[in-house]
Amino acid sequence: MPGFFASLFQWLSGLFFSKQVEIAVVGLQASGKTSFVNVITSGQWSEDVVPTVAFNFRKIRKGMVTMKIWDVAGQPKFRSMWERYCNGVDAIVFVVDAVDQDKFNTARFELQQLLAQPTLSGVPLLVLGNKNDLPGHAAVKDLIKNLQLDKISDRPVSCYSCSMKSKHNLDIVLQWLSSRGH
Ligand SMILES: Nc1nc2c(ncn2[C@@H]2O[C@H](COP(=O)(O)OP(=O)(O)OP(=O)(O)O)[C@@H](O)[C@H]2O)c(=O)[nH]1
Ligand SMILES: [Mg+2]
Repeated sequence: MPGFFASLFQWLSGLFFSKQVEIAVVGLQASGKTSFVNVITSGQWSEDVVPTVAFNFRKIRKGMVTMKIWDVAGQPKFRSMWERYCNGVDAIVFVVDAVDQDKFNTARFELQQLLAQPTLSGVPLLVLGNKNDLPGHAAVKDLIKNLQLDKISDRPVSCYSCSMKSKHNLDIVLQWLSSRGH
């Protein structure tokens, strides 16, 4: 019975009290990380986005959920910084350009390097196959295979195909992120 009341209380607190979720958004350059952050924070899509230098930090409130977002640069010289921003977050969001299949090997390598960091052990991972508004984009099953997501066993992993431009699947992505809040 105490378990029942504890879960009832948890459920009610979820309804009435706000949650916080902190995420780090990483991935190769031009995969669409800043576009993702722009779209979920302001709802606005813009082609006019410049490559990130180092990182951007954003804090927003979506209903009862406060989100802190680290948008980290993806160019090679910035990738050694990813671990620092992922340390202590509730979820790592790894964005992939699903059209640029020549870069899948590099994306897999960088993802595996990152997840091998002991400090990030167990942190949930959300992989976004972005740009599905464009022809020739990889489907979720191809992303899982190419990035070897099925071999990750030390943390929860989800993968969605989405588009920042058409906002396809962003509702599910936001739901997933909110569910990681506390
Ligand atoms: N067609 C299409 N283009 C997109 C989409 N998302 C992003 N882009 C384009 O991809 C390019 C790179 O987007 P950014 O958001 O700057 O990529 P980034 O991952 O933040 O890049 P860095 O900051 O350099 O690491 C821009 O020209 C965007 O307009 C999408 O869903 N569809
Ligand atoms: Mg950027």
